[in-house]
Amino acid sequence: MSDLLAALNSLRERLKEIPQADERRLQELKTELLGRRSGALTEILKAVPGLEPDERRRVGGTANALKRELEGAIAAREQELKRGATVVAGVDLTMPARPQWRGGLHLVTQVVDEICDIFKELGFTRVVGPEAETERYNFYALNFPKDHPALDAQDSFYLGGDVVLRTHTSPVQIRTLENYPPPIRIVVPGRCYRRDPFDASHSPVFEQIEGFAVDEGITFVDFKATLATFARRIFSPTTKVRFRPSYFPFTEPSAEMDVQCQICGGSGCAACKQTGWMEILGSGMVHPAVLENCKLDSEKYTGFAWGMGPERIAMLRYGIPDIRLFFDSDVRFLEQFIR
Ligand code: 2U9
Repeated sequence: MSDLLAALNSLRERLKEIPQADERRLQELKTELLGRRSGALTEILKAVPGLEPDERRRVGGTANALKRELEGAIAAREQELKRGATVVAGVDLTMPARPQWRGGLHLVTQVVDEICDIFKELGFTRVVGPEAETERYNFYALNFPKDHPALDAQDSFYLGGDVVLRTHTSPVQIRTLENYPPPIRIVVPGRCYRRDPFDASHSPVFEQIEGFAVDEGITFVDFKATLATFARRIFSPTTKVRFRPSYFPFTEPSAEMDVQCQICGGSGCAACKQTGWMEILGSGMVHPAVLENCKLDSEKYTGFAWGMGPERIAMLRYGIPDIRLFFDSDVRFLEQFIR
């Protein structure tokens, strides 16, 4: 009997192994201790009926108590493993990992790429050009009169002489017209600069996407259809658009394109100032004088052009209230848009 009690005592020691056991070890322990055939405790219980009544009670009682303890501990550990609360060498393997820092493209870069990709599908090639331009490429070739306010140092950043930080990407279209024969279909993203205040809706540094198509026989219908298709791709297939007459020196006629308000769907809200519409781009048919400035026959060639601000598109789309958020480099804002 004392052998059996000693054996039970040493089996009790094994209880300590259970909370540390992984799934495999736990099954091994179960078999080793409680296995029907040759589990250590099973063997002891098998010996109990052959003992004297007194001994039977003592050994049997102790063995059965230990059996319940072992079964309880194993069941608890099984539950724990099922929940996944695995502690190995003091390390809780179920603890969420520290987030791995992941970089990504700036939201405005993503929107620029998306817009250029849509125009690419419509047959437009992405083209870039210099950010410092001469007045000729930035203004005169585009039919700006000499006394236009944009030429004033109060409105544009002059680098010295007649060199100016481009105020739009239009000079790239002029350079393309000078160097390539029609048909031309290009989309031109890039940084632009204006002496604007830095407030919720303005920034002296901003991104633009312009584009144009020049060929024989391009009409107002090509113009409206291309831009309406673009709006439906960037917003949604059922988005309604409307064109309102406008004025730019480099287009005639000129129009601004509105889309149904992306916040209220057109019923009117604070974001669209109760109009149900949001302006997303300026556009028009390329002014004949601009074509002639680039030595193209404006009787033979026509074209349409447009310009838009990707920051504005991103703000409309995601309900971002302040353009300065794009320039603050606050990771808490930017990381929301990591894809
Ligand atoms: C050439 C001929 C025509 C480009 C155009 C606009 C209308 C326009 C603004 C929208 C908001 C600039 O980003 S913004 O501030 N742009 O409204 N841009 S047509 O027309 C051209 C360009 C080049 C040779």
